[in-house]
This record gives sequence, C-alpha cells and structure tokens, in this order.
Amino acid sequence: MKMPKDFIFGAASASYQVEGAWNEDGKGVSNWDVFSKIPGKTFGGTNGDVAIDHYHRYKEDIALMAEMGLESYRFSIAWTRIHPDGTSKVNQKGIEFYNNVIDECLKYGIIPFVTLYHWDLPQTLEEAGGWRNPKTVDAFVTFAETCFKAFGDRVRNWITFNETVIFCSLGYLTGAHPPGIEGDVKSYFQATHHVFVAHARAVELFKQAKYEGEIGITHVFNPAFSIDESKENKFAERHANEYSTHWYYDPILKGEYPEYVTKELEAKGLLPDMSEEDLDLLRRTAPMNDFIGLNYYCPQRVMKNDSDLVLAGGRENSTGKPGNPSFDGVYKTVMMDDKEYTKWGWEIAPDAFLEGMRMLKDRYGDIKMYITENGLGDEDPIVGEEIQDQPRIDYIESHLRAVKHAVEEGINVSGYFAWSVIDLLSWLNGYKKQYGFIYVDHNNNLARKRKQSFYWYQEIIATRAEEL
Ligand code: BGP
Repeated sequence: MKMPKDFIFGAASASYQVEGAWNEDGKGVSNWDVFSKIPGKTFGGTNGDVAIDHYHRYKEDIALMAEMGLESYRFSIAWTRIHPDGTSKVNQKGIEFYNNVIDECLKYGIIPFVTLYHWDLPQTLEEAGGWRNPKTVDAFVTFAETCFKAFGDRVRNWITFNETVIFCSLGYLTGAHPPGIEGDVKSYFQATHHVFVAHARAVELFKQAKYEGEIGITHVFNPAFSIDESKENKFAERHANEYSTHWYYDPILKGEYPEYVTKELEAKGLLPDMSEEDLDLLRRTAPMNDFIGLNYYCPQRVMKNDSDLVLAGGRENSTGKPGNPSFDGVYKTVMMDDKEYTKWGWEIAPDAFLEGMRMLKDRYGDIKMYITENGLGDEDPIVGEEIQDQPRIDYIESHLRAVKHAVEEGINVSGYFAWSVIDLLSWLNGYKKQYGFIYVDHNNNLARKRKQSFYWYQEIIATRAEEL
C-alpha cells in the first residue's frame, strides 16, 4: 500500500532550537535566552544565541527540504520576534521574517505547519508569573491573533502549543526548564489549566473569525504500560495514563477533566483555580479542534511505587546520559531488560506506538491525528565524507510502519513529521544529541551536509512509503 495522497510527509523544528539571532532586528528576550545562560542548566553551557543560524540561512535550509521532497515544514514562531515585550506592541521585522519563511516554503510547494508556542515565552511574562498568571493567557491570545492576521492568508495549519506536559512539569516540578522551580505541584496543575484555557480561546477566536484551515494542539504521547499483569501494576498503569494522558487530552478533546484526577487533586488541595466560565469554554470549544498532534518518542513502562514522593517527570536531563525514571507516589517508570533503548535511555518501541494510537481511538474516536514529532536522538559517526545514521533510518522506518498499520486499521492519522528536519540545539543536551536528516558542521561555519537518512527519506516520500 502507498500512503494516501493527502497524507503529509513532513519534518519539524522549533524557533529557539534553530534560529539564533537572539537579539537581532528588534527581537525581545525570552525565558530561554535567560535560563540557558544560568550555569549548569544545559549540557556544556550551550544556548540558542546562534543555534544553527536558521534566521540567516532559512533559504538554504528550505532549499534542502525541497530537495528532500518534504511536503510540509513544521516550525514555530518566536513570540519575542512578534511582540518583543509580551504586550500587544508589534515588531514588523519579526513579521517580515516569518513572511519570508512562509513564502519560501510556498515557493517549493512545502506546506508551512506553524506552532505558535514552542516554549520560548517573553521574559517579561515569565517574570510576571509565567503560566501561573492568567494574564499570560490574555497575552497569548493577543499573540495568536496577531499571527492569524499576519499569516492566516497563507498558513492553513496551526498548532497552538507544543507539549504542555513538558514545559509545565520541567518548569514547576523538576526545575529543568524555565522558570526552574522544583516540586511546586500546585503551580504545575495551575499552569496546565491556563494553557488549556489559552488554547481554547485561540481556537474559538480562529473559528469565529472564520480563518481558513485547521487548528489543534500538540501533546506528548507517552502511553503507559504495566510491566506485568499483576493487579497492583495494572493499577499503576491506569493511574499513569490518567495523569499523563487523560489530564492533557480530555480537556481538549472531551471538554472536561478526568474525574479520577480531579477527585484526587481536590482531596489534596491541588485542584487548579478554574471558573465556571473556563469550564464552559473548554466544553464549548472541544468539538472545534480539527486535530490532535502527537509527539511520540517512547512509552512508559510502569509499576507501583510505594514511596510518598510527589510528581516529578524525568525524561530529560542535561547530563548527556540517560534520564532518571519519573514517578509519583503511586507509580514509577522503569527500564526493562528485554527492551531496547537509545543512548539517552528512551525506549525504542514502535509496537507501543501503534498500541497507543489504538488506545487514543478508543477514548477519543475519529479525531484526526498528526504525528508532529518522532525521531532518534543519537551521535552520528562521520566516516570519510559520509554522515552515517543508519540507526535513525531504522528507528523512523519502524515507526512509520506503525503509522502505516494504523492507517490501514482505519485510525485517522493524516501526517508524519520527523523530528527533526536538520540537526539543531537540543534544549538540555546541546548539539551532542542529533536528530536531523541534515548535518550541521559546528567546526566549519555551520555548513550543511546531507546524511544517509536524507536520501532515505527522499525515497520514502517519493514512493509514498509503498515498500514499508
Ligand atoms: C520534544 C520537543 C522538541 C525536541 C524533542 C527532543 O519534547 O518538543 O523540541 O527537543 O523533544 O528532545 P531532546 O532534544 O531533549 O532529546
């Protein structure tokens, strides 16, 4: 089978991870501009000041994407280029930059797939409380509206937020992302609620103004599976899915929070402040979501955990080594002897990916899904002139095969975006952890080179994955 004609083969990036030009052309300071410069926060002290200089080299990069046959480029907009200080004041130079990127994509027939928020919040808003402060919700809606107005004549695919669970849990539980707070469970849940409300308001605005195209949100897709069939570990599985999946997907797609979680939060005094108006907004806008974006890298293998430790996520760290398991007082994630892992300790499990998509279909029906990220973080050897990344090819191939199965089974998956189109700055792991089809030579003026996987993906797209 070939993938359907309207299935999109794409690849992704995010503003802070590629653009650089951190203080050029009127751009304001973001929370990441500040946080990444605090000693010890990122591997080797790397930051996005220059990143891979996509800001100045987008033409060359998009030409390479076109050569690869890419059908869509998912990128994000740096809020601080558009509204440098987080207010409604617009920086025309920022609008101009994204107009250029969008037009360059369209010149080659590449669909610009735009993420509004991929974690780089104006520092002014961070200092005023960030996502704990409901005013950030208003500021986001202003930012979204500016983008719809400026780019909505050409952009037809909008993602409001990337991975709420990551920037909220790493921001308020582990302190690994800005604002760098540890163990503040109340703020964690409050921040997630504000993000869902911001998403819902942007969706409603988009629909009311009758912009053409579609809008949705991208979540981490990290389905939990018990390590065995025992009752207690099966319970841990359920608990993990309620907290890490249903808490995020339900308010968007069902318009209400999972009762299992709200009851527990209420009993512990951790339920976010939410007004009737907020809840009504979530209910009313749930059916307006056109799709859900899934970022899938690995599943969670879980078992019961008797300790009374509070929630802490642990997929990412800045040590350049595998991460710590995540846990709360009920479950913990564990590594298993019979599973395969990446160098950073993320399980490679295409079967769990397919199983997870089935779980989503069971719970949320036929909502359109895009795989908005999937890929392998690795250190690619250079042999002679060639950048050899066969493990990446194997990883993507097996996951694309899972997507193909899903489509054959009637699961509504409409596109696949590899992470990442080009080697870029890993938030906490610098340039050491590579994901791209295109290599960037940091010892040679950031020169771009095609990897093995570049040619492989080119062939996959040209044949619409018929051979998989
Ligand atoms: C996702 C983010 C991406 C990217 C990816 C890989 O969570 O949306 O921006 O960073 O993970 O993560 P890492 O670079 O930490 O390996």
